[in-house]
Amino acid sequence: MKYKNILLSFFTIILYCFIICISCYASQNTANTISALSVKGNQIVDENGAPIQLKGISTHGIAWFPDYINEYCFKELKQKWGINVIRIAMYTAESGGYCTDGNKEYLKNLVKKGVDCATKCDMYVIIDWHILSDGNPNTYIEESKAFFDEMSKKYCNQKNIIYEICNEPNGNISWNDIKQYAEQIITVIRKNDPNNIILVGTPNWSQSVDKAAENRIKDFNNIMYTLHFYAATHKQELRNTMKNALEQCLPIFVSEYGICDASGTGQIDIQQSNEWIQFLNQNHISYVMWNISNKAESSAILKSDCKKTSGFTQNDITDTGIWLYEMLTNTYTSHIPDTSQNIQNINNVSNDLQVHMNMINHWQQYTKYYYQYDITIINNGKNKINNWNISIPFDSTITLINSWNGIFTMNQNQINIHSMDYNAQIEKGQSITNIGMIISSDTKIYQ
Ligand code: IDC
Repeated sequence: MKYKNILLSFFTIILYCFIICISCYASQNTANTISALSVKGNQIVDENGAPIQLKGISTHGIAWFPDYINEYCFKELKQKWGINVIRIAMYTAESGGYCTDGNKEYLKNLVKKGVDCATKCDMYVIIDWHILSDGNPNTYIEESKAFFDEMSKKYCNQKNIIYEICNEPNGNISWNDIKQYAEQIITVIRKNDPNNIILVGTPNWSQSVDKAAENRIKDFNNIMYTLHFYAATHKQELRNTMKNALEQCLPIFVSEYGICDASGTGQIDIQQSNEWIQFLNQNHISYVMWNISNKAESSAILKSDCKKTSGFTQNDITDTGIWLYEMLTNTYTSHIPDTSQNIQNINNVSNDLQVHMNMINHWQQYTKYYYQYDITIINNGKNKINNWNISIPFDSTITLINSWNGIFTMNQNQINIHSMDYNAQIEKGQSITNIGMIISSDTKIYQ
């Protein structure tokens, strides 16, 4: 009898373990929204064959602006700006370039960090071999083979990877030269990774998609050709070239564009930019904007005095950034209330406490706007923190609708949050997550 009971308990435990394993597995799978991509006709489709459009942003050269590769930044761009792809641009030849004087291991680790952050955020990620001053991709073909061999071995089991094998061929180089290069690199990648999409640059700084349409790469699946535009320079004529190529069923991916001129700075052209986006949307073409950095140039989405690498507010963003934000979130408006003080204030509560606040949802009901925030508090200090208190000022009049995992009080337009008993203590290096609130406002709030 005793043995029977022991045996019964043993089997019950085994059964519980089994159920727990199954539910962990199921929850892991449902959390992930990444679907394997493939190319059908001139379109990208998901696992169910439904057309899918990727919209995103490119880093600047990672050798120069490595700090934007962080999970908070990517998460914010995804949740607040609505992007689903990030491009990691690794220059091959400029100063600090991978094939010139750059530190290869350091740069590769940055690429890997970028892929990891994007993966954690459930985003697609483009690994960009950013040729530019080295106009002919064959110049560093051996380095490229070794690089893509390593990357495709490492990431062959991930569905969110896209390989871009030559950013912008330019100068005295024909499509045939590019094609020969591409076929060799694609062979290397396909040995390891049979499916993920590969983007191939086209002549004349990735504009001559017509040349690729005349003589496309055969024998491989899931290959796309890139077209790049800068709206203040490239207008209807380039759209016509693209339209013709699409009509010939060439799969095109706009892996880089700007709303300024081709130098990456100067005037921005909103009207042309809107025409481009309308054209791309009509054709379900994916597009990735150049660039997330605070470099003093008009293609950058952050102002040069913005030193943050996440937690951006209205005041941190350039005109290009505002256009991008409004275009992606479909909130074209001439004025977004300025809440620039907010994040700074909450970040400065104590030098040891870092606060990340992300708007993870927003909606409108009648004349009111609703915003849901997710807050994380990190103890960056040397000592344990025994309780915490943060305050978040808003520029407009807001109403607190709901809140959790903190004691929330309102003082005019400021929300104060005090720790609960169960989350008051933060060990050094640790963080408290899942603090949240929903507020409403009569005006739109950027933050
Ligand atoms: C530009 C950067 C600039 C940098 C330069 C390097 O914006 O800060 O000094 O590269 O030479 C491209 C390229 C992209 C360029 C961008 C703007 O792919 O690397 O970035 N551009 O000139 N093609 C068309 C424009």
